Amino acid sequence: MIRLYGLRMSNYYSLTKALLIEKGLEFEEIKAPPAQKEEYLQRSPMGKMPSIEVDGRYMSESLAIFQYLERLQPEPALLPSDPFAAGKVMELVSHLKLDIELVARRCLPELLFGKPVSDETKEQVRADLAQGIKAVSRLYVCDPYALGAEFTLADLYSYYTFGLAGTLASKVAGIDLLADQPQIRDLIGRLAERPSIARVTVETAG
Ligand SMILES: N[C@@H](CCC(=O)N[C@@H](CS)C(=O)NCC(=O)O)C(=O)O
Repeated sequence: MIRLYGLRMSNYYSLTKALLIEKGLEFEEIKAPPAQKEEYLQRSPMGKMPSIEVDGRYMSESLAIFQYLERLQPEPALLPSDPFAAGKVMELVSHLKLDIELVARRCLPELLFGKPVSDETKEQVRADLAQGIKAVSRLYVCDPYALGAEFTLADLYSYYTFGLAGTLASKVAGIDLLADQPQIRDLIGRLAERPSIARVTVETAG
C-alpha cells in the first residue's frame, strides 16, 4: 500500500493523488503539513508536500513520483508510447512547472500569509507570466486533451498548474492568466470533469 503524505489543499498533492487514482493504485492519505523537522525531511528533503512512502521507503517531488508510478503500473499509460511524443509531454510539463507555476508562486506569500509582495515583484511576475503563457500556448493542441488524442501527464500538470497560478495571477498580480487562451481555458473546464480530478476536488472540499 502506498502512503501519500501532505495536505489536500496543495496542488502538487492533489496532482499526485489524481495520478494514483488514474493508475488504479490503492493508497492511503496521511495528513502531514510541510515542516523542517528531521522526521519530515526524511520523507521530503525540502520539507515540501507531497511525498510518498512505499514499504518504509520515501520519495518526494511529483515528477519523480510520477516516474515511479508509471513504471510500477504501466497501464493506463500517462506517456505516449512514441518516444518523441513522450518527450513533448515532458517538455510541456517542464514549461508549466518552471515558467508558469514557479513564477506565479512568487506571489504566494501575499495570498497565503498576507505578506505583501512588492510592486516590482508583481510587475516582474506579470512580465514573466506573459512570456510563459506565450511559450506554453505554442505547445498545446487541446483537441481534446493537452497534447492531442491521449490523456497524458501534461493534462494533470495543466489542470493543477493553472488552478493555483490562475488564482495567484488574478488575486495578487491582478491579471487574467488565460484571458487570451480560450483553448486552454476550455481544456481546464473539460479536465475538471474527469473522474480522477473531480474526485480529488470533492474530497478536498469535503
Ligand atoms: N517541485 C515540487 C513542489 C512541491 C511544492 O511546492 N509543494 C508545496 C505545496 S504545493 C509545499 O510543500 N510548500 C511548503 C513549503 O515550501 O514549505 C513537486 O513537484 O512536488
